[in-house]
Formats: sequence, structure tokens, C-alpha cells
Amino acid sequence: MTHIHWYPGHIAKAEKQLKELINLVDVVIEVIDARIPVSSSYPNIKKLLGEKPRLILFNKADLADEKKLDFFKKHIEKETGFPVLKTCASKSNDISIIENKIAELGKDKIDKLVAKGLLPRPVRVVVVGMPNVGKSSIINKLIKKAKTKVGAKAGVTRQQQWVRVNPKIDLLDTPGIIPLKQEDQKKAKKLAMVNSVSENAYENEAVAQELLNILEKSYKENVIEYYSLDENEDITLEHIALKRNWLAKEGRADITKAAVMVLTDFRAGRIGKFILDDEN
Ligand SMILES: Nc1nc2c(ncn2[C@@H]2O[C@H](COP(=O)(O)OP(=O)(O)O)[C@@H](O)[C@H]2O)c(=O)[nH]1
Ligand SMILES: [Mg+2]
Repeated sequence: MTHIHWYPGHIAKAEKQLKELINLVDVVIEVIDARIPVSSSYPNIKKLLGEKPRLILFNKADLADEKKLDFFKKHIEKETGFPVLKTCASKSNDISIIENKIAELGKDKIDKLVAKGLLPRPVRVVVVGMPNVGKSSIINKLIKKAKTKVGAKAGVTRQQQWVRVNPKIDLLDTPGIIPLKQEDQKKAKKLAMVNSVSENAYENEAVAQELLNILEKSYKENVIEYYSLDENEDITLEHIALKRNWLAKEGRADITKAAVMVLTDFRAGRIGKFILDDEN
């Protein structure tokens, strides 16, 4: 099995940047890929946020196994004490629910300011998450209606802008990217499956076969049906390639092509709606 590798220097820098962004806000929106609700969450987030409230979004819910997703929603709400919303940033219009939750989560902070004799101000928010989970899509939806750029505030050193989403919410227009750590290879592979890891960091064949192994456990029927496989044969890239007549040299199965196709089909939700994390 190939190892997924990336660079500690980048991680330290990314963590520092993330911390700086979080220091600027009252509420953090953590975007999670609904297909891997545990593997795309950030283990260090509690430490990073301290007392700061968090809104958790299970994004790409349109690609996830709905039943299992409801299990994870309940589980994570109970574990964290924070609300979880299922979202589909590429389509639906659940934005007002997100806005209401943000205002609700930030209310305490604003009340405290007022109690100290300060003027009330909008709740400040940042969107964070691993690569490709839909952070920019969420930000775009939130700021679509909002035309006013509030402009730079003290402490914003880079090119981030505050955008007034509504009178109660100011959003940073740049997301915080959660760095990937390589100590947990199982998790790293699942992140690769959902395209959250740079393609240079892994080999398609290994990741695609691992994906098939996971699907075989919980969603065997979907894979057999989609690729018209024989029930009594193992679900392998080779088997899929032969069934589809993807052949390489000397009539051998084209594993390389099968790997690309399996990952592409899975990511587009063509094989079915799945969750790759275990419920326990
Ligand atoms: N099916 C589906 N695709 C989504 C959803 N949200 C985002 N995407 C797609 O996922 C890809 C990455 O989204 P993006 O917002 O750029 O992610 P970011 O890297 O976290 O900023 C894009 O192709 C989006 O169109 C969603 O809820 N469902
Ligand atoms: Mg982005």
C-alpha cells in the first residue's frame, strides 16, 4: 500500500494562518465532507477554538448515504454540543438556516459586548475546512446577495475582506484551510478518495482499490450493479477493467484506467450515495 505523504513545514505554516483567522472571529463554520464526516473533521479544532462557538456543516450531503448521515449528525451534535446542518452548496437554498444559526451562536458574544457598555456589532465569522469540501461554494452563497465589502479591519494583515452578509453577520471572504496530517493513513486515504488531497501525494491504483474494499463491506450491491460485475468474484480494479473491456498491453486489464474511472465515478456520485467512515 502506498503511503500518502506531504510536508510538515507546510502544516506548521497552515496552522499558524488558521489560528490568525480564527482569532479575528466570534463564530467558526467548519465545513465537513458528508461522505467522510469523521475523516474530514479536524481533531485539533476544540483546542484551536477554545470557547468559540462552531457551526458544523455536512456539505455535499447530496452525495452521502442519508441514513448514515443522520446517525453522524446526532452523534456529532451530542459529542460537540454544536449544531450540525446538512448542506448542498452546489445547489439548494438552505442559506437562511445557516445565517440564523450563525446569529444564534454569536449572540452571547454580542450581548457581552453590550453589557460592557459597547455598541452592538455584527457577528464575525470565518469558514474553515479541509481542501475541496466546499468552503468557497458556501462563502459564495453567503455573500451572493451582499454587495457591501466592509473593508479591512485592524488585525487583518493579508488580503482578506469582511463582507456584510446581513445586518447581523460579517464574513471573512477567505476560508481557513485545515492542514492535513499524515499520521493517520487510513484517514488520509479517505481524504484522497473524496479528492481532498493533492494528486501528487498518492497513487490512484492504491486509493481506488482501497475505496472498492470499503464499498464492498457496506455497499457491495451498488458496485456490482454499476459495473455489471459477477456476484461471486472479488470486487477488484482488474475485474472492473475486464468487464468494461479496458485493456492494456497483451490484453491485460488496464488497472490504471480502471482506477481513474472508479475514483471519478465515486466522486460524481454515479455508483451511489455512500459514507466511508464507520459508525463506531
Ligand atoms: N455535489 C456537490 N458538490 C459540491 C458541493 N459543494 C461544493 N461542491 C463542489 O466541490 C468542488 C470543491 O468546492 P469548493 O467550494 O471549491 O471547495 P473548497 O476547496 O473547500 O473551497 C467544486 O467542484 C464544487 O462545485 C455540494 O454540496 N455537493
Ligand atoms: Mg476554495
